[in-house]
Amino acid sequence: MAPRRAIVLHVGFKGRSAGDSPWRDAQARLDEAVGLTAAIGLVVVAAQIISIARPVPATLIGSGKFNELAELIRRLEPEVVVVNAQLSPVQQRNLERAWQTKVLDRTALILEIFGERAKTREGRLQVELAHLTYQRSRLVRSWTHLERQRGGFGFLGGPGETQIETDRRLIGERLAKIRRELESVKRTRGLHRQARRRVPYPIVALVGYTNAGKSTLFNTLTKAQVMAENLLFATLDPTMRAIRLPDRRQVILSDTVGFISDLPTELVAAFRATLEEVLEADLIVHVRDASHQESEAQKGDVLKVLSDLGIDAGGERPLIEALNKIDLLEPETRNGLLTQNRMASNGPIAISAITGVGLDTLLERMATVLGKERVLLRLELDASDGEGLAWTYAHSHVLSRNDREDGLQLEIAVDPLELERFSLRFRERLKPLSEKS
Ligand SMILES: Nc1nc2c(ncn2[C@@H]2O[C@H](COP(=O)(O)OP(=O)(O)OP(=O)(O)O)[C@@H](O)[C@H]2O)c(=O)[nH]1
Ligand SMILES: [Mg+2]
Repeated sequence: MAPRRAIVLHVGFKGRSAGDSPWRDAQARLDEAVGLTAAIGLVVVAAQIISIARPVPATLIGSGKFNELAELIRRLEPEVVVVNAQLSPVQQRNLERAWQTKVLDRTALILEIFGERAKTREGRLQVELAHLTYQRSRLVRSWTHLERQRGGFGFLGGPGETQIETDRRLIGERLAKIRRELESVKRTRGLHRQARRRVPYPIVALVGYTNAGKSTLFNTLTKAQVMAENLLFATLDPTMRAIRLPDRRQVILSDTVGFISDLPTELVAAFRATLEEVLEADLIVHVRDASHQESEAQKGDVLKVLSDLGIDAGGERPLIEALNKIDLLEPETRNGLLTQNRMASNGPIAISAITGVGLDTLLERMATVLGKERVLLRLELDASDGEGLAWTYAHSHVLSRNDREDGLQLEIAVDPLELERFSLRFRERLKPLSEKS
């Protein structure tokens, strides 16, 4: 299938941007929209900033600019025009008609991305819920009175209002069904977590603003270590891979969906659900684009989302900050940062996921941070397994012991380096201490 072409428009309001350079701010937003568009496999053939003084109710954009764009669209014939703004259903319909092309506003674009990225069942349901709610609002309000009298035309094609009512009802039923499924998924979520935790390796989650380079870093780190055991994770979930740290410790690296500013409220729940795996991470690596002019603002956005998720990043939950893309910085700045890598034992680590510089320091820091933590586990042994019991005493710190008729229950603290041996030896008998057996 030929790649689909897209034109991306960022609509900004004149004189309303924050900061002393509103144009640069708009440029950053346009760049972001271009990146998001490319992320769903569209080829961006043109990108423009449209400055408007005030929104026009019917089309958002004033007629002069509107006609100019119509000309551009006729010439380039894109399949999709992305308008980086919130469009009312009427505006979207009018633009689609006038330009004879599909129009996605910012909400619809982000929905598309979430749809592709949601991995957990809960995540997928949340995204579908948001999608249908969005679709339903379009369905109802975009149908103007006049069109209804004429019998209507456009997407629905059916006999006027009756068709809309039917579609509304179908969507309503589907929404109710999804809500019920969500309820049941949430009830069983605890069980899923327990199952995933049966692999008792620490989980390291890469989080960060969209386009910061998480997936590139994920690929560089995992490609350097091709191991047979990776296959298991690759088939279960392409964004989770086992890697080894310099101290031979095995961890599971998890790539996650990027954060986006100004998330439309109807998408917030869907977004959080796609970040579910971060809740379980033992270590969070915050990947930042150090070359981005809004790097600090992005950092603020990311930390806010983490705290909204109830994660005490950098406090209770260990956090490493990775300053990525330093290959794009001035040599002087870059060298300064790299010197800090060598000198400081905490603080941010400068890296380039593309050139690979700094990655050794990053991996070492991961090992140090995780090494501080002992893993608490619950172990069940048969009363007759004296050998297992002796081995456990030799290789861990036994916190408590409960001799029962049906066997022994131990609570133990294990050095992360010993985890692999423990899990190979005891498998299902071993559980994280935080969970009920
Ligand atoms: N120059 C340079 N470019 C990089 C580096 N790391 C990533 N990139 C580029 O940045 C862009 C985004 O990288 P991704 O890895 O897709 O970013 P991401 O954080 O996974 O983005 P989302 O999945 O959208 O949240 C790509 O074009 C990468 O090639 C780096 O260290 N240096
Ligand atoms: Mg990515």
